Amino acid sequence: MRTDTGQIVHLADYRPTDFVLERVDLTFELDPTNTKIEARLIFHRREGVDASLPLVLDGDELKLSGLLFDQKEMSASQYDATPESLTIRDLPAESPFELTITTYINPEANTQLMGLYRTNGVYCTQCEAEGFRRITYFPDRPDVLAPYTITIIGDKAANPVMLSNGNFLGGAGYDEGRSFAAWFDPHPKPAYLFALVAGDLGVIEDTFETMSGREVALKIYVEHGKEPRAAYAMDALKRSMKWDEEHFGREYDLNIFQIVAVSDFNMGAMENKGLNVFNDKYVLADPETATDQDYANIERIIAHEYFHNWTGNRITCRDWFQLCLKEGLTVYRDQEFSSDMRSRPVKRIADVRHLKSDQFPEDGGPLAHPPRPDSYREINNFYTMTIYEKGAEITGMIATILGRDNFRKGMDLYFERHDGQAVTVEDYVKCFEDASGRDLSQFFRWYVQAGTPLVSASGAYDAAAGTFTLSLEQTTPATPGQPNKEPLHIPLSFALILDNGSIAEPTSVTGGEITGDVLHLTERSQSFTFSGVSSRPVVSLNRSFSAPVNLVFEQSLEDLVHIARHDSDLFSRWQALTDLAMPNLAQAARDARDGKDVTCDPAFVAALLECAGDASLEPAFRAQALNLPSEADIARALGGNNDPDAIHAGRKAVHEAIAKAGEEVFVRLYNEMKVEGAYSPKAGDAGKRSLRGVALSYLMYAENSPQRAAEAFAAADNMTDLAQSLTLLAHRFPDASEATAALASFLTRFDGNPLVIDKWFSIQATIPGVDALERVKALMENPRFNPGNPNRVRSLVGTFAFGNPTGFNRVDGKGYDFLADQILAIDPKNPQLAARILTSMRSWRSLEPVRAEQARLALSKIAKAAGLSTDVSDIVGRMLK
Ligand code: 0A1
Ligand code: ZN
Repeated sequence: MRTDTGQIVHLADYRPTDFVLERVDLTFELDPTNTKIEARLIFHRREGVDASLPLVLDGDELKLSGLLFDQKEMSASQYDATPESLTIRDLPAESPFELTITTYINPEANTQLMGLYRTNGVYCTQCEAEGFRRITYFPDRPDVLAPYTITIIGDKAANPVMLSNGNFLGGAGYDEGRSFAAWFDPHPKPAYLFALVAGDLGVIEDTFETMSGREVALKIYVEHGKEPRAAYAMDALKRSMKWDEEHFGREYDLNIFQIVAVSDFNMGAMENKGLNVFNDKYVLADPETATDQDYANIERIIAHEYFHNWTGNRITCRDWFQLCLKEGLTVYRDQEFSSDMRSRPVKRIADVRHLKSDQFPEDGGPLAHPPRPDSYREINNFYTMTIYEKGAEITGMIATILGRDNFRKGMDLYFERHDGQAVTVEDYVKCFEDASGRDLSQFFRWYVQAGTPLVSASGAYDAAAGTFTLSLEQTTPATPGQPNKEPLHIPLSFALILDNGSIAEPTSVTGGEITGDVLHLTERSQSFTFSGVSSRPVVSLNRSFSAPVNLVFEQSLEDLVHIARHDSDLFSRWQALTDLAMPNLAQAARDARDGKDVTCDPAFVAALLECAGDASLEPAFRAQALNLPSEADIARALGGNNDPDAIHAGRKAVHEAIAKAGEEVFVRLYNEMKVEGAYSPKAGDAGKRSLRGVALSYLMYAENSPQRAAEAFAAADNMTDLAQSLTLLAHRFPDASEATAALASFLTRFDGNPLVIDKWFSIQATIPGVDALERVKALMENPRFNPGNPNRVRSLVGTFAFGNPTGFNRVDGKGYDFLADQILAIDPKNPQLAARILTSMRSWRSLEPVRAEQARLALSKIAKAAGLSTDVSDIVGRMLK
């Protein structure tokens, strides 16, 4: 494990390498505890580089076993090897030379899951961001691109499957007990995209014919016996390949595309060239074991990794500061794909909810950083919501500002201009400027300024003049290291809705630029005046969430109800309902804290129930509307001094009020939304199931009994209904015999399927209330819990810390204390996992003082521990700053 050195990497220090890598030739002799790697690397000194400069290669916990220069042994005086680097002197001024580096590593002992490791007897690699240096000494940075030839030699019986990037060259029996396989990847790539997988795996196969008529072999490898559960992933892959051709003109570029599902993986999946490695959670699905949400995630992540082939692999990042160049863009692309496969407005609502609940708190807390940071201590800690989700929003805003055609032209230019290169965010944005002729220099600030902008709006109608004035003001709060912010170019999609629901078409506008239905806010404050407006309009602003900002717009109840009823933008209808809900939820939290009765505005309840019962609206949309803002959302809206118990109690009371008023509607929905026939993961049926599930949750408030959920549990014929009813039972009536019986029967039925048992862990880890901690501790003793497996740890410890506000934020601080102990226990084995789970405490300063102090103590305990990894030390240090 890399322990903290306190070293900071700065973007300003970037310079190209002194040596150019021409070719990479790797031979792996696999052994579970002693794998030999022979790396033959051909370099030449970059033109103009001082001939006295040595070549410095990166390593991480490596030991050099052999070093040849042009096939001849090097003398010890010519190099220095440490576990972290290999420095070689006396190299030629101009001519290319070959280095042969031999290292031995122990995959079995690799618990960090970075570099080459073993998972359930399978060899597997993870090299992004800096894992390749754990395999061999190498210039391990994304701007060093080369073609790779890979030879894998291994025990024949144990490794019938031996895979790497690129096209298969050949392979066969090698000697009696061993076999070999050789792969060649002609596309120059950085080391973070290298992959090797070997072991005994099952496979499903298919083919795809590309737009130019080439046939590509598609293979998905899974553990034996799980093949049928990979069928949906295969289907999603083929749809992704087709979609990228149709929407971005991108064709696949090798003869073969392979996916491997493994059970130990730190993240969701990895886009290694031609050989994507997946957390099996995002590959395996069947109706009995996967929920609608699991299916949607599989579709999205399969697409995401596939889309990286062009946005990330063919065009990669110059350095890790540019991470959002590939991640933000690829998330934008997978969101577009899912919108096309499913319902666009519902997908947008879900994405915005995710952004607000996970990225906004990051941007508003101690871990805030710009989408393109200018320094880091540990790059692993920058695979964040800001890089991914805010990064995607930024590309979305470029599309909004440029319009569809110019956006596509800019993307085409990007692919044409930068194919095969490692580039910067500046290079990317320049393509859009060049393709559209639009100046994006002010817009660029989105990449370098952290924090969620606040936009305040107010409107004034002048009946006599027939004008409407919309006044806007923007500020971006200070964030760590950035006290002052410049105004941003904020594209706000808008509509002026008239009494009859139609959209006003003003004759002219002054005060700023408007293109189509997009208003360009570029100053700190700006007033737009519209002429030819015949009656007072209701403003629908930031439609479809065209910009990731916090909008403060004091709109009357009537205006919000008008938007909720009439806006042609479904996203805005949902937003209006949320804006109606939030003051009720916030007031309810205050009332609960003060021991007062909670009341709920009848106009809000009526608007919500009207939406719920509106059969012209798709069920998935209605389910989103009925799913009230989460406890974390309410905490954010309250802004500080938060008491999670009061927020929980207030939200529960609001639910009860809605449930009582709408019991009839919910009974009707519960009956009408029942899906008949065989299970299909398609969006239509999934939407019905989700609306039925929300109706059930309200009915449980109205009826105050576990009965209906117990019946739903007994009747469920798919995992979505099963997990939904089990969650409701366990969360609402944890002590009822119906809940205990259902939890027990679920366990018996799915014992032996760890991914389903993860659901069983998560459901129990999120049961609200003070008992949760003891429950989680007891579950950690369960033999099905494996502290070495990231999915298990996330489903129990992670879900508790991230998803159980009342249980985790116990006023006695025991939840934080428990987390501190867990972090310290996980860190030595898997620092990445520890650091990520620790970010669950990022909003600790917005808690009320007693809890905040307890949280601070727990964080200090972590900070003071000896031998922390760079990962954890970096996060805890920033959180306490
Ligand atoms: N590039 C992957 C995410 C990823 C990042 C780091 C990893 O290991 C530390 C693994 C995967 C993606 O965006 O899907
Ligand atoms: Zn990605």
